[in-house]
Amino acid sequence: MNHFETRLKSGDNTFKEIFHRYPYNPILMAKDWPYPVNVVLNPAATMFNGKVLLLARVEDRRGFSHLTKAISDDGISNWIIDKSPTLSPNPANPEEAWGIEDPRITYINELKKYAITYTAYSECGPAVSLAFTDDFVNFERMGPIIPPEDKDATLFPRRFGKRWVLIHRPSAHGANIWVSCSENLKYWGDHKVLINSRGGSWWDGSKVGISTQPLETPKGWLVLYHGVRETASGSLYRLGFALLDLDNPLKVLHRSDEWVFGPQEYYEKEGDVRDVVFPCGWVLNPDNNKIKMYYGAADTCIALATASLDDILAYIETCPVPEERYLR
Ligand code: BMA
Repeated sequence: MNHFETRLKSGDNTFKEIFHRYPYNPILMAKDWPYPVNVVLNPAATMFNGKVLLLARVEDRRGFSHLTKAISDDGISNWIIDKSPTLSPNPANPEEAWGIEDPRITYINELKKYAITYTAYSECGPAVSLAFTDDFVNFERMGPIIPPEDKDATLFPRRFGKRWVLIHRPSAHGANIWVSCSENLKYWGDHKVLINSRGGSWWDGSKVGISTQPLETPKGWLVLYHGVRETASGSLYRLGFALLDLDNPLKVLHRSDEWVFGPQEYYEKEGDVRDVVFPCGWVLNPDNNKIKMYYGAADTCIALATASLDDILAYIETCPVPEERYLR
């Protein structure tokens, strides 16, 4: 019996919340920024020199985005924010003409570098671009690795056999999460659907896209993704989990039927875009197995929610095994 069926049977009408919002959310807003901006949102997150580093999407008053880092000892307060953009759209890269958005960071031990996958936006549509850094000051820009329309990309931190694996979200024919493989991080192939948008009245019926970088756990790769349902009042962005096989991340072991986090508080419901929670990064404290998830709220500010990895794994293991039709 899966989690949903167990709850139905027991008559338990509460969803046991897995994520707990930081009570003083939002943690970062436009007014905290050292230079004039419209909104700050959708940050990537990683540990860097023992501190939490966020690489936030920052939208200026033209509507164009760049990326700026904020560093904190505890991942909650006293953020030290760069005084000017950390990574700006490059005029030499025409695919970035309308800005760069929604980064995800993966530390690649083999390269001793952080890989940043982000959306490069231009009149040609959103594309997936890649940059490397080891200090978050200097960046090696690899340009677009997947052409439009594609976004919401993140890398696994190591190879499987000879191959790197990229999760991304092309937009055509239902917006599904795909995986692609590469031996050199440049040329990608063997594409296949990993997580489909379920259509109809499902909470993730219209679109899905990866949220945070995959997290290696003893039970499998933990994946947090966003699902969109179109409603009469607009798009509703919520989050669900999937667990992927440790040795073959192209295989989905479990997927949550229910969403696990959605817009609820005023800062998630009201803003430039209503009813959006949009995480792009999380960090795990291995001493207590607690996760800090950072998310853009209503496309306006940055908020924090925490969860116990043990609770997440206990939950996801009760979730159904998805249909095989999308798996090879
Ligand atoms: C998605 C992306 C995100 C944004 C979300 C809600 O398509 O553009 O950056 O947070 O829409 O507007």
